Amino acid sequence: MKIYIDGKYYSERDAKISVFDHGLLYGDGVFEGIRAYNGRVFKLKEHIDRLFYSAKAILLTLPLPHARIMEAVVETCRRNKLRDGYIRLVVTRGAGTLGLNPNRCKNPSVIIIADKIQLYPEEYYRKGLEIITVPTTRNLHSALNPAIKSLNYLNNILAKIEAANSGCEEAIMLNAEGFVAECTGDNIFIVKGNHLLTPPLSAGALYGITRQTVIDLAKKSGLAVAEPNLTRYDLFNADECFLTGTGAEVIPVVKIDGRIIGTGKPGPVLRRLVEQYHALTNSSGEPIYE
Ligand code: PXG
Repeated sequence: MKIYIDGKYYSERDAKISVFDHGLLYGDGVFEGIRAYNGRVFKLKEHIDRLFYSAKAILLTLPLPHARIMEAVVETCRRNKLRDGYIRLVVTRGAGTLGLNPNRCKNPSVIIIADKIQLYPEEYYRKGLEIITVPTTRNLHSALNPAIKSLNYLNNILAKIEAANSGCEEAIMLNAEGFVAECTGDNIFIVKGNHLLTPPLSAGALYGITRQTVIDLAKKSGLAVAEPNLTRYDLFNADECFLTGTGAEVIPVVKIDGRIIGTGKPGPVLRRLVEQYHALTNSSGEPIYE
């Protein structure tokens, strides 16, 4: 495997960064998780846009312009002969001194890893997930804004541990007001009648790229899409529920906090959206080899 670090490619063994990097010392940095399908990088521009927005929010100036980062992602895929896989793009504050001060970090580091990922076992895509609500809430906008895809994921990791401790693969995170925000690495949707509903970004959801793709597909196929505040009650009484994310793709949920959702089986709206999603992932994106 060839890993990109600051313009050079290293073998897995030699791909190293400083122990003084503030990405490691403080979680000071931002990242993206991107997928490649069928020799193309899916929604690359959208991911790099979001990377720049995250960086801007934490006053981190990226060392390369938008177009050069896109090129580096594609080139890393090419050098790894990747056609289908997962790309982790990380930008750290860079090596500094002990102490929080980010101004001591002179050069941010850009790291690109092109590999594989499977977030959930295959059977859950057929049967659906059972998930639970966990005590750890999503970060406040006034603390660490949940729209920032920062290297500090402890909030979500704690929620993930709480789910695992209860024998579940995934956790629903509420916001401080008790409204549904999202899961630990996925956005959440419900179907109610002819409506597709997902929490608004203001409820603490990440501006998910898969979320937006699914909203666009749903609108095209005539579903009414809305983004109201949702409570657990709304989830329990939904006809269908599913999660979306680059890693997870589109995955059904059939049980929440012990309540069976709809028929307890992946529903027709989900099945159609999964089909449309994969038609799109296989036919669009930034070409790696042309
Ligand atoms: N919410 C959170 C908190 C996320 O981290 C999503 C929603 C979905 O967003 P996208 O843009 O991917 O549709 C994410 C994305 C991993 C992994 O390594 C996590 C994500 C994506 C890819 C891999 O667990 N999270």
